[in-house]
Amino acid sequence: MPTHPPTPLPRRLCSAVTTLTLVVLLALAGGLLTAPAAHAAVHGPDPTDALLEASRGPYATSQTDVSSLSVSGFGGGTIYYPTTTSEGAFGGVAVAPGYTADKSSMAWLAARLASHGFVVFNIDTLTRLDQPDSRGRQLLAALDYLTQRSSVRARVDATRLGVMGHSMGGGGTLEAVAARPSLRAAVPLTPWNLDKTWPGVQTPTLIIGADADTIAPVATHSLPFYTSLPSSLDKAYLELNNATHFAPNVSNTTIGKYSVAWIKRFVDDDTRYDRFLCPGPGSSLTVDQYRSTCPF
Ligand code: 9J3
Ligand code: ZN
Repeated sequence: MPTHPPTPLPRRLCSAVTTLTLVVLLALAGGLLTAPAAHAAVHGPDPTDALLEASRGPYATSQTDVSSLSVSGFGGGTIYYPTTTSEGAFGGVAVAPGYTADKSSMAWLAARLASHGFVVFNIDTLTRLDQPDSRGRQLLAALDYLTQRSSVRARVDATRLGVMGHSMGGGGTLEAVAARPSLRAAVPLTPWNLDKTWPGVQTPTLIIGADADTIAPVATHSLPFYTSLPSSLDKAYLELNNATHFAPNVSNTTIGKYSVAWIKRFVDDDTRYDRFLCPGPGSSLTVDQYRSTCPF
């Protein structure tokens, strides 16, 4: 057996340095590949269809009522929030009801969204007859109250806020993001607004319409709203199949699944939810059609 002389010291050093360099480069590359995006706030387990289709997400929640007498600019409401304080702050979302309705009409969705890791303020409006522009201002006043004065303000990340609403509250959702581009996500639900064009919106927006809506028909509301949003914007349009204007007022698996996914994707910047939104659902018994500007 031939024997090899010991490797000279300089070569062993050189080899050690090369190995070290390789390890450092691999670690850096690994970090780049596996670390969450710099601006993401990831909460909760990796999402599945089952998780998003269930009536509750992974977080236990509590709730607290805010009296209309204790606030100004909106009509009070109920805040739903994850009970845990061990994950830092969560994103915040304000939710507005439609014409003549109150917060009870959106309570199912507010509670469901909170259980996925958001502080959700389900509001009443100043009067039940308030128009969309007023509802938009009220959503913003509610977010300001939530982040600055509410009893749960320390639980809310004031840099991660979104808005949702039904009908005139959905029209108000468009008004809110048009007025405050720092909002990170919007989900108007069977939205109603006399203003059909929203070219100034910079907030990622998922519009959910209903094919059998005769109060805010998609042809004169949701579709022109969606089309008029900038083509450069992260936006989507989901039309519910066999659904009326009031579909958002009772527990609805499709609305729950895709509105939670949108809020997760854009309020938290959680790209684990991309796979539900891009390419998004095909037509089915519950989805008439889905359009989007993905990839986001
Ligand atoms: O909030 C809504 O349900 C708006 C639909 C509506 O009744 O508009 C008529 C003025
Ligand atoms: Zn249909």
